[in-house]
Amino acid sequence: TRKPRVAVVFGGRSSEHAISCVTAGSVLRAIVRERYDVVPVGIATDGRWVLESGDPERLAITSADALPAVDGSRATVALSQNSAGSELVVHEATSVPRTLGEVDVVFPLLHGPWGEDGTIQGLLEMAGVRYVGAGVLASAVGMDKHYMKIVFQAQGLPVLPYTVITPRAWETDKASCRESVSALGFPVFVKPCRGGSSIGISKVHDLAGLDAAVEAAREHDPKVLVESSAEGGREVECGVVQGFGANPPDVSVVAEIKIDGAHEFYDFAAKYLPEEQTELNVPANLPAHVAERVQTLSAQAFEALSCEGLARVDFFVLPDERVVINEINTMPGFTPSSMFPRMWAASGLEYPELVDRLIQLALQRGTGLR
Ligand code: G1L
Repeated sequence: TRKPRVAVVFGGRSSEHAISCVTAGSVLRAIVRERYDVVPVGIATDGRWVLESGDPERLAITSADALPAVDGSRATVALSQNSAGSELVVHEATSVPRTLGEVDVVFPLLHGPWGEDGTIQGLLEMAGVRYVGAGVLASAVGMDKHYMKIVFQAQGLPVLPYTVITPRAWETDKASCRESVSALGFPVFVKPCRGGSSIGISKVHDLAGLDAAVEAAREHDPKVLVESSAEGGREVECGVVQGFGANPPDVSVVAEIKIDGAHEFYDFAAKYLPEEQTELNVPANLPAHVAERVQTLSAQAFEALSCEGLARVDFFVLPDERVVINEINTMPGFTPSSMFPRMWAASGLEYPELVDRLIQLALQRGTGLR
């Protein structure tokens, strides 16, 4: 029998194109070629799917002004449906199309709209191809902070008080929007509902600051979430990986993000710029009962959204030791130095084993309703 063929899909029409490329480089380096046949598929910034170079080093970050990108001039590649699922077909300018063979698993490393919001997952469902990570619904809910709150609340999970400002409400009745926000009490965080990486988020200390913050968030998403600030809270995270067969999900050790003075919260710069690197404690220095509570809630959040594969769940531990869920991320940062892989390494699951487990989980699951 042939080796399972894994297509790593990365790049995309997103502001996180380069991060996706760097992540793909890490994943391509970690997949054991004796076990899997690997095909790197890049999505160029204009949306073209191309057969990328097999050299993961091309995708490494060398300097801040030379970010890696998919080479859109390479041969295009298409997922072509057949009775068995889908095959990858390469189209070169000068030759007849040639097949790379059946795809057994896609590893989708894409961020934001057209990537982690359930759209590529839907495409793969329709193509009958197995893929790593969350399905359509969990990806879409995980991308929308408004519906994420609704699902958590319905499951009885503790969340911070919030209100949603829809485009219509903001355009027709700012007064009642301001009223709902005031009812939360200040300070609050104002966030675009969809879109990750802390972009467009601001902290607002009084009503006078609200309009500018809402307008800033609306540049990224017309739907805005306003939520109470967990004043004095500690920001902690936990990794979840699906179990094999009927086994419950596994949870990692809990880690803490130490916010440095320059950042009011863990923002985009703090996450991605090495010189801004925030301090991370893995594992977090927490009383055992608090860490256990975080782990239990993480597994419950994973199941509340019917997640598959993996998720990172983020929390606040309040000064009175109450634990509230901030959000779930079905496509967490995924280089070896990102939180999720680091939490698993500290729990005894190293990066290559983690990558292998995710591929095996994808191979074991069906291609229809599950
Ligand atoms: F496929 C997985 F495993 F579900 C998966 C997919 C995407 C894990 C992590 C990610 N993360 C990313 O793609 C990104 C955060 C690097 C965005 Cl570009």
